Amino acid sequence: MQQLYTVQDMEEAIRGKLRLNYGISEKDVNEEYLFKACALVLRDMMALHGAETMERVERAHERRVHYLSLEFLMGRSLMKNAYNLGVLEAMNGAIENMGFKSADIFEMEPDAGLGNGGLGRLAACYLDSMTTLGIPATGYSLCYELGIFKQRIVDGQQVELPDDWKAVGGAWLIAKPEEREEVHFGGKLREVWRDGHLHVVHEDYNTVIAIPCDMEIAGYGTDHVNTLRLWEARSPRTLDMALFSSGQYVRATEEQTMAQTITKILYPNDEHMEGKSLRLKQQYFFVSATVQSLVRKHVEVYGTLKNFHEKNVIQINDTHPAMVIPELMRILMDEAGYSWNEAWEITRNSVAYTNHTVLSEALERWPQTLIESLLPRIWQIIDEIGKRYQKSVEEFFHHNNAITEKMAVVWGGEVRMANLCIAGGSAVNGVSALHTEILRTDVFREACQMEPAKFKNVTNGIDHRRWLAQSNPGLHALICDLTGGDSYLLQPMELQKLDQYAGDAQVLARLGSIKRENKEAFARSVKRGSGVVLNTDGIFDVQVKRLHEYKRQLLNVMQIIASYQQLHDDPNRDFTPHVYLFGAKAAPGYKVAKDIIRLINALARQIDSDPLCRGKLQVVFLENYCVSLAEKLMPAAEVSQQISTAGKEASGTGNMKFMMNGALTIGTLDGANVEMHDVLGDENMFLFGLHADEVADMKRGGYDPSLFYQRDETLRRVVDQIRDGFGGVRFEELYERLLYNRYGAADEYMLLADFAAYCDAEHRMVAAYQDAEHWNRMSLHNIARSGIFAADRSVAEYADTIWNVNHK
Ligand code: 26Q
Repeated sequence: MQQLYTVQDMEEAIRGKLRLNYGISEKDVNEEYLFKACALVLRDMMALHGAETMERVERAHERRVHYLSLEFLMGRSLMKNAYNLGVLEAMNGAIENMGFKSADIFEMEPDAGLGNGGLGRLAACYLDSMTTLGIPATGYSLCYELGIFKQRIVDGQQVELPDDWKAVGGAWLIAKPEEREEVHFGGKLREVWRDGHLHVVHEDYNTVIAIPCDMEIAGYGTDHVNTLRLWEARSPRTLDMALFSSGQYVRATEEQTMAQTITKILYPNDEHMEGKSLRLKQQYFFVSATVQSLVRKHVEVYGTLKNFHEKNVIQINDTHPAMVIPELMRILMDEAGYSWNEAWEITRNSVAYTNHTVLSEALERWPQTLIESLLPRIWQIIDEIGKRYQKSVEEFFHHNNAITEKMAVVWGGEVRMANLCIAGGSAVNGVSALHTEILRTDVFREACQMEPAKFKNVTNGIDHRRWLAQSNPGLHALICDLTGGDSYLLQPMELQKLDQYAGDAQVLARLGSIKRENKEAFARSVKRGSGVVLNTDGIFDVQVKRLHEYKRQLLNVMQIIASYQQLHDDPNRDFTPHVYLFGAKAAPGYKVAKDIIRLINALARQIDSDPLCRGKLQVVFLENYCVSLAEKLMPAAEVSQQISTAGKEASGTGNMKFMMNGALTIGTLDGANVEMHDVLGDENMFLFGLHADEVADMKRGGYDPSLFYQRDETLRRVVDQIRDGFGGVRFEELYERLLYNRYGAADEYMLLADFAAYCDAEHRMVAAYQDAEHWNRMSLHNIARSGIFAADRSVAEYADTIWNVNHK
């Protein structure tokens, strides 16, 4: 593919947008308008390619992938799209010609933060890879007015601010009101006999209109363009007026307000299911609009739904879109007239489900009564699915009551979405080898015994073009020099070639200086943003991810406190300068997580004000961790903290971003860390701690954290210090959770059991850091072997083993 765009062409196109779309004359151009004008130019290019792609796919009658996710954490798009379209240089030149700095224009763009963390970012990386691999795919989600909240730290505590991303970020969206769909809530069911069949008629429902706002997605080195379709909820104005004039004022306004709130805000909790009715409305609104839209398009091309499953596959990102199953059944039966068995065959063969968590509090369970009143027809269908599935389970397991209960779709007045997805889909996959093993042998053990072929693994991956080539241009340049070009961009396994340079002192030194420059660039950016001055002579030791107890940010804090105490015990001992960087958002209602943020900030302040620590020890909490901050941070990181309790982190994807940028991992054998270890060996990462099976065994045997507390004096001092806090702020609740916890298991995530091993890993890491050449060699191996964690590989596996579609 060749884009013949010169700087002049680009400048002309941008000026055209400024004049025609915004009525802006030369002297009134500012950065915001310039950003939007650039976005519009690229949007046009993509829309053109998108239409061509569509025609091609329709002519070839290819099977299409529909990736359904309540989250797409897209981040910024201007640089990404210009890069993928091959016009980045032309655009940079045009911007400079117009008297602006392109870096400033990129900084204008707000992150499209339509996701919480890993699951949402994964969807975004996969869209890039699906497009680059030429797979006909559409992403579907909601067009939240407010994305993930902006985090401020005030007096050491998290404060949430609304994220109004659309005012500027909306420049990428093309609203298509002609393609709107109607979604129905509430109402009553009536059964009627027609043509010798029993039909279900849904009446007296509330209507919400779904308007698609499309964001085009350009692939790298291809003309293929896919679409991310974001649904916006609107009230049906004209229908409202009818209700209004018939005297049903209250109902009319009810519809109005309900409609508008559905896509108002992204739920900010991850790894924790909140059973709010608005969330259920979001999920059904999303699913119903999407299924109707893709059924409509299928019928336009084929004139029938008989072959729907042959031409479409619906991948659901966790159980959040699980209602696609009953919704597709409903449309096939109630609208297209298929029998249950015919509809079931089509539905089952169209849907595949990815599981992202084994935490029981994150598994979705919805009250039957809520579904029944909000979605009466969907409830009927779910109930029927449950009954039929239960029959097959009882037959297979000879009426084992415990198994019947565990595998039930409906039980004790609740609908279990994971079991619904297992029953109603053709594939279930975990997101790392270990995670899939836990699904097969524990969480979904019996379902897997019944249908073993259904259960698959696809280890997660990341968009290496965004997370390496674009965010770390210095490293990209080195890779190009050493591998003889940029072919790794489409063949990520070519990174392996770097391994040959493990003995090349010059290459290792260059790698070291790239990291040094990236640290300095990051430090400048932090200084600009917050005034904080980072000590670039220290090890950049980073833990960035959502704040959750299982991810064990608190364990990291405990090690830092131990180190701080040692420094006080012996101020003259050798001390390698160390900068601990944290970034994490806590779900607004998650008190413990917010306390941990407060603790990190209190510790950071204490250390900052302690002259003994100057130039030696620094702790910094980076406000508002988000995609665009991660892009600046990853290239500067030297140590990657991946220290979750083994068995709890499904995969992790931050771990892969760090590895690809040459940071060394301190981690447990959890999630994809296991597969990192497979390629790196003990000698290129710092493993520690209990293994997943040991965690399970220890829990069964009655884990008692106080034994560790009594035995280990260093640990005892640390835990006591948490209780006493810093600067007058005490953390008794955290202390109690570690030792006694009145509410559940004490130290549920086994920080005390892993503490000593963790400290030892940190010491091994610091010792290794003393030998710069050795360190850089390990770093080189990490980069060289990270190709397997490219999303292109993951997506190709989905295409081959689950979707059955062709790809490059
Ligand atoms: C569910 C119901 C109601 C409200 C919210 C939710 C909800 C929202 C988001 C539940 C879970 C999530 C997010 C989960 C998530 O991000 N999981 C991560 O997925 C990554 C991609 O596979 C993995 O790498 C991480 O290990 C996993 O934690």
